[in-house]
Amino acid sequence: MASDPRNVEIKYTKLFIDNEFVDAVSKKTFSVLNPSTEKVIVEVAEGDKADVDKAVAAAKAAIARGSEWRTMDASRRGLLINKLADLLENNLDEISAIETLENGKTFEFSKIITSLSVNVLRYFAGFTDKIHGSTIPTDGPLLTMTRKEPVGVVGQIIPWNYAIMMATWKWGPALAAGCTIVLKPAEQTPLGALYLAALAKEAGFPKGVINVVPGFGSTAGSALSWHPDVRKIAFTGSTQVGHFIMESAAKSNLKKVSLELGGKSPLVIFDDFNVDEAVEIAADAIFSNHGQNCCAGSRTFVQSKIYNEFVTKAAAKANSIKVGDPFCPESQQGPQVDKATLDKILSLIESGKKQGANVAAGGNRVGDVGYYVQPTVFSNVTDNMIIAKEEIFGPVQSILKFDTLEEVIERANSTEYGLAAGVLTKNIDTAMVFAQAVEAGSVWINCYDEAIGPHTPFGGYKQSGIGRDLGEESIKEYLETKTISIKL
Ligand code: TAP
Repeated sequence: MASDPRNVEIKYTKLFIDNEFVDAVSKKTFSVLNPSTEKVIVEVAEGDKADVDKAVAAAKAAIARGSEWRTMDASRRGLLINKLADLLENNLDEISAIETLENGKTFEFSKIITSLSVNVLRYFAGFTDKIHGSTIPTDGPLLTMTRKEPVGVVGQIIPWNYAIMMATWKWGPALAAGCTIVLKPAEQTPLGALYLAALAKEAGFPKGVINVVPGFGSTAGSALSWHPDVRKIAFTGSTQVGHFIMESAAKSNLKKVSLELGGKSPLVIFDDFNVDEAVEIAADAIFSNHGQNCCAGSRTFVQSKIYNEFVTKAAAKANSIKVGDPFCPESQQGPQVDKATLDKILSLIESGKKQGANVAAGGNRVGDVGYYVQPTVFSNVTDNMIIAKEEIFGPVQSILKFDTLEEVIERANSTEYGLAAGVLTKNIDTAMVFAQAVEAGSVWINCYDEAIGPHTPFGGYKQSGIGRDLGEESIKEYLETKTISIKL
């Protein structure tokens, strides 16, 4: 890699279909921008319906009866996934530089996330030869067994906030189950996924097993979710698009659907918890990855007795966060991903000001080049304000006041989202009552956003999603169960 990671060479800019990098059928391209400089990094081939059709056909042939992938020993599938993990690890700096270039997260954070992605692939590699059915005692002189089989061609549509990690979250279980894949990365961040595709070819995956079609959601994404030969769609993104995915699955071929969607997650801080420690945990919960986390702790509920002290310290903490060039080692927060996201965050900040919340820190754009936002803290936030209800997906902390456990459980749950929640208290009874009552797929006690690893199922209640990524549960999303009975 170039000595300055900013100058990382971009080698892969075409669609990856059937183990080849190819132009789009239309020959169209689109620009990928650097959110830090607002300059074009490179032009990338723009996939559309015709390209999705080609990719799905390749993926279908790759899983056909008698194909190399279909007949491959399960343990060998595991070796291939492990090889991909090794290659990702060997190229960690280069792929992390690409993630920072196109997404804007700090280079140091990109490296952490990429190494977590290596772990994800290794976890699923270990599963390939441990997927099996059972024998079932049935009435009559019968022997009954179940067999686990891959669902077939899967379409995977992912967002930009963790481009590499989202790809590995989706590829790991799909490949472990023996499915073949057509991935549509987000339009802002196709480069990391294309690099990963090149590594998959080098690892030795047969042609057609993994295909990557960059393009836009309304064209390439939609073509994938409507495709009659795609048997499952795995989607991560906004709740709004999640509704479109369900609709297209229902109206096309009843393909299976798993959805990881948005959130407005509560972090509840009781007055028996050390305030300084709580401020640190709450800041990480919301400001990590510039607030572009689906499970961000974006509603900070603080008990009355410590509310004022907490707000003062939370504001000081936000003011201390260094915002700047994501390649600079001192930077703790880079730019938001694009102009539309920047504008949406700034307009939500304005709505907070207009509705009477108090700006305790930040509240503005930083500079006029690059999509930088000041880490922002609002106090005196009430449940009916837009900033307390809508997902901001930016570095904006909303601090709300509460008095009792029963009250905060009800308020935490009064949202259509249900992705994650956290509670900070020294009272185990309080913590467990909250953890059991809160409607959320992940709950952290005395920490936040920790232990999201390959082993732990991750996903949402209510309109935060359907199904789970990660853990053994995620593999089930890619399997059919066949029941075979033998008359004895
Ligand atoms: P979306 O706008 O939903 O985009 C996600 C992906 O869907 C992109 O690849 C997008 O393509 C594609 N897409 C857009 N419209 C589509 C359509 N009509 N049919 C098929 N695909 C379509 O979300 P985003 O703004 O990129 O990401 C932020 C959202 O994702 C937040 O709400 C966040 O909470 C959520 N998120 C959730 C999780 C989990 S695990 N629950 C994780 C990360 C993010 P384009 O690239 O062209 O837009």
